[in-house]
Amino acid sequence: SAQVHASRRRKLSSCSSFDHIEPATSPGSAEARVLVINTGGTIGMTLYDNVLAPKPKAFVKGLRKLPILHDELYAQQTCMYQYYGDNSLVLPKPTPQLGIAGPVLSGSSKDSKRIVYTIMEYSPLLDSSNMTTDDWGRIGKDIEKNYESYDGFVILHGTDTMAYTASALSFMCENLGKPIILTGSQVPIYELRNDGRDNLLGALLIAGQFVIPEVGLYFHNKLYRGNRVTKVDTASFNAFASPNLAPLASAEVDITINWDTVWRANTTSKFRVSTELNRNVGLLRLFPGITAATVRAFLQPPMQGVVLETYGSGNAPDNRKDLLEELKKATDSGVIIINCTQCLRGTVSTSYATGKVLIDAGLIVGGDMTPEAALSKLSYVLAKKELDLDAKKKMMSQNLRGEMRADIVGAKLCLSDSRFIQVIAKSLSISCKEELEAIRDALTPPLACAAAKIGDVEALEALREMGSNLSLGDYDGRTPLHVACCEGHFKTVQYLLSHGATVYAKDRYGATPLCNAVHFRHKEVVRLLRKTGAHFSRDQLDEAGGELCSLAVSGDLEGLEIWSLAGADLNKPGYDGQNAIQVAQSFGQKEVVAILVQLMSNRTKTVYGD
Ligand code: ASN
Repeated sequence: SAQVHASRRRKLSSCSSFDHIEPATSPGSAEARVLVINTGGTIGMTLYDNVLAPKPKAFVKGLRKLPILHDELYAQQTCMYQYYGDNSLVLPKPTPQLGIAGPVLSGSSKDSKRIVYTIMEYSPLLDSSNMTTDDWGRIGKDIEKNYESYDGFVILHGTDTMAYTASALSFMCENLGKPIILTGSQVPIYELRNDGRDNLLGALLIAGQFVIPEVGLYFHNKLYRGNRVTKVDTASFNAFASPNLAPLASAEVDITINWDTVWRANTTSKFRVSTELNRNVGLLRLFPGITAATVRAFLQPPMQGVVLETYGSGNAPDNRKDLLEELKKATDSGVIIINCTQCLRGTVSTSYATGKVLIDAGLIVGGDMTPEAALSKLSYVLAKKELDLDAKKKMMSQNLRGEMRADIVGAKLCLSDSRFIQVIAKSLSISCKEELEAIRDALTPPLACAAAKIGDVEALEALREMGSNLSLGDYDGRTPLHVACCEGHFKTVQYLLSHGATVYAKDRYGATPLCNAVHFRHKEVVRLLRKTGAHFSRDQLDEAGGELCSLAVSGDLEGLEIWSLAGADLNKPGYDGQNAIQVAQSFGQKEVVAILVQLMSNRTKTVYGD
């Protein structure tokens, strides 16, 4: 694999003989990798006896024949199959003039990368009506297993229950730092007129080019937050709606990302997938005349969590003592009941007497959550064995992944409160909100990078309060986190990570904050980044062999230690096939040999936990 890799690198960087291949500094910066998990759904179905059903093992072959979804020439010339496997495909290169709108943000780039994607096909392929919580778990586990090898994930899924899977995955994926995008289609991709090609292409482009650390759902030119959608149309290409939240992105002439809406895990914890889900949950829709016996039967053990779909802004009959008593009995015995509205849009409030009776019966206000989101959240929260009932109830009323509108605690400092921006706006004779915001967005990256350079957390906080996004990169895609990592400002790094900065940001040279911290040898920062889930890419890991050997030759113990801390494989051979230990031995660097042996045994201990 090292040889294939080296020859692939040469092909990618010395493109003089293939004039259609873009000059690349390294495969790492010229390509993005996306894992596509094909679970089934109409997108890959064909007609059998006049009904649609999934067609196994046909998808990759089908895509290879579609020039908008695969560039065979590029694949051949760059030895792509040898390196990434037979199920890999690569998108053609887009025309550079048709760039991507909006400010350059971490991980996004106008230098349109090639998107190499690998298809993992499930067996059996499922119509999404057959999906269960076990299938959600399988998807989650596969993402977790492959998390470090890809820049983003696309899940192909039937539309019927896609909103449930998207909601469930949004909760199961804890501390998510990379995009996971569900998509599918209303008409199979093999048909002449179909929506599958556009949906797959849009999902791949977004997953490969933008660090949107959310579980999203891409359909009909829009990326939605996964736990905000619901299927609203059986036959339109515009099958989904997100009634209470504007789309995260729209793909029109340009792909425009609504960065202010993007939800971020403000954490220094690593990504993990929680596959424990409680199945004793249910949805109950109120209707005029519903009997107490129906409600009682529904709330019987083993039921532990129910989403009650109520009228309007969360109302139920306040003259039906029998019904209310059944609800109260259930909540008293520990069943968690969430009040969600039957309306497509809007939120549950407590403005009517008919709503207050439900609070008295022990129901939890579900705000503007969709029933799909509320149900999967219940299933996720109820499975948390370490929490008691009160903690679970509290968690249900908190906003965990952007699934409900957060309470606005203390209004944010308004843009117009900022003296600095005001002065600039005045001198440019600007007054409207959009223009002010454009100036703020243009000024934020250099200001935030300057604050990060000197470790000024207060200045960063002031910028954030102005509504600035601290993940924005400068003209070279360098984010404040890159800069703080170069300088080794531990507290600043911690602050940025807790306020939405992503460890997966790449500058235009492909460098991540981890690369910077390693280069400038800030051990504690490297430790913190690793704890948060930062990792070298596969290409960087392959290249580390050479670096380790030269550190070994020069007896650079500190350098070796920091590379090991950053996750480099100390056994990786350099360009002549020898690894760092062998090189150190032949150069008589005894101390280096000793430290390498020690580092490797430490690593084994942490991996196997002895
Ligand atoms: N029945 C299909 C499914 O959900 C519908 C679709 O994908 N359009 O798998």
